[in-house]
Amino acid sequence: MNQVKLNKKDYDAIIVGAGFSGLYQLICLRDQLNLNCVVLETGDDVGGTWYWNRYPGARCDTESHAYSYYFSDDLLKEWTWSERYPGHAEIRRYMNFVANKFDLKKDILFQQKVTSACFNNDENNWNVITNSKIEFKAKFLISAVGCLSNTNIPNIKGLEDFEGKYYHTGNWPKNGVSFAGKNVGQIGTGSTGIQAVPVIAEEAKHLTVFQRTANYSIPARNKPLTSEFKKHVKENSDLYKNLVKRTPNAHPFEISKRNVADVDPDELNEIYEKAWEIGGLQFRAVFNDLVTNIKANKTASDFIKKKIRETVSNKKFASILSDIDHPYAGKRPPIDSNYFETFNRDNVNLVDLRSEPIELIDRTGIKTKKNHFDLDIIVFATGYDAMTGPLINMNITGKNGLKLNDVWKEGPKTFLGLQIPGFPNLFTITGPGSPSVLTNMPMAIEQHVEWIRDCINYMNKKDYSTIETDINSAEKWGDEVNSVANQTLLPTVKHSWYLGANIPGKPRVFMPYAGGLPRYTEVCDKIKNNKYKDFILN
Ligand code: NA7
Repeated sequence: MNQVKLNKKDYDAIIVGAGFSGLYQLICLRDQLNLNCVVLETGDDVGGTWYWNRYPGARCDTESHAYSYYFSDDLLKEWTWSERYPGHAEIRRYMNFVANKFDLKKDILFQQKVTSACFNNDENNWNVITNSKIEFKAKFLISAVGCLSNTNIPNIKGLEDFEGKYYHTGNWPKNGVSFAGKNVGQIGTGSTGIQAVPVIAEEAKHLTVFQRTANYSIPARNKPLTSEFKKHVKENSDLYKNLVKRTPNAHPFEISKRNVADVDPDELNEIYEKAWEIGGLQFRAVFNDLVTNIKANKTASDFIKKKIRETVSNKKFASILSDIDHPYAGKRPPIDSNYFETFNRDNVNLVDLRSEPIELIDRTGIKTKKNHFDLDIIVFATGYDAMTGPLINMNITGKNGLKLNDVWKEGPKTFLGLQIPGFPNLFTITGPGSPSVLTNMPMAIEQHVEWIRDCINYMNKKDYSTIETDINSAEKWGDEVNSVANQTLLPTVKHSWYLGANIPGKPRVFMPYAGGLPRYTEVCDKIKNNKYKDFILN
């Protein structure tokens, strides 16, 4: 797959990662600014998150007509999604379509995992080394490694003794896993686990789901797209482009302006019933105050809990699944295809880890405080060391030997999620402190990538060697990130990965920017129009 000849290792820009961010950054810098760039990618093909996430049921929760690049009208015309939500294989086909259309692969080096990146103070450039011990140099280093690429397998005693097979959903074998005739255990019931359970249960002899925290989920109502809808999307691409750019989460639907208190109980129930039928993330948008007002939120939470109890016929399971300890959408709100219905199958069991925690894994399965479960396969749907993990994992050293791992000991400090004090000429696409995971990602990515392009263009035109932020700007931005988060219910959730609280020992800092993409874009545009004076340019 490696098509770039290794005769040139000195670049204007090194981009790390060949997902949505990396591909578009390459287009912007190579084709629009005429810079000499290379993309370094761990996998052997493009796709980023979707290269690794091939687990059963893996599907995006953004509706397909908005899960696209919007920068190219041709691309919007040429590509047609087949289902309401794109599945992982179709997204990889899309990414390959983009890579081929813009002839990107010739500048991507596959199977090159960055093992260290170090800023050279004398030369004002970055030295990057990969697992193949190849050294690259560039003026700019741009991280396009995504927010959810550092998988988390919890440290459970005895895993190494297990004689069956185990897999993390975010690192799924390319050739798939056969569950036929197998006793399967799945740990984790976040967005991923909720997608995987119904599909695994269909194939496995038996599935035991180990749930620590019960979770909400709304039916996705996925379906093939009709030819009328496909035509409608193509004919209205400008309308959707405008819509995704002006709604806070960049999804292709409006958030209602009404509050829960504006309607009476009958109307409230009717609204929720209708939204339940429509399905997906639109459920969250039926009231304006669901993620800001705990009383309003309780009406949605209670409605979903009731739906769970009505759907799951085993009373014990229904009670474990609906015993949810956090507000709806306080965590990333999953959407599903037959998740709760799956617990009505004879071959599915549910274990409540709050009443019987896992003690250890042994040769034959999982031992909890009360039981032993014989298993052939364990699926870890246990999430990620999100947002900071993929960056820290690259062993980045900034100015004067400053290690990213050390400067982020107390949590990430960035300016706009785009730059880190002490790390000149390093840009982090969808870094901590940016809207990223709280939005429809491709839209947040396009905004970042274009801002970085314009900034580099400005620097090159004015002959600047370095751009850097300082600790004051990062702290001020951190205050803004906290202030907007504290206006929502998001920071109140105990085990949320938004706060890093899912990883033992990780500092509890609310990482994504909850102020919405339009507000964030406005801040970034102001800085650009002000000739980047909020940064230090040399
Ligand atoms: P999440 O949302 O972090 O979910 C991970 C799940 O794994 C969640 O149910 C966790 O329970 C559970 N978990 C994690 N560690 C353990 C241990 N040690 N024991 C038992 N259970 C555990 O990751 P996902 O992959 O589902 O979703 C990540 C994002 O990907 C998603 O939001 C979308 O943006 C796409 P907990 O709730 O922490 O008690």
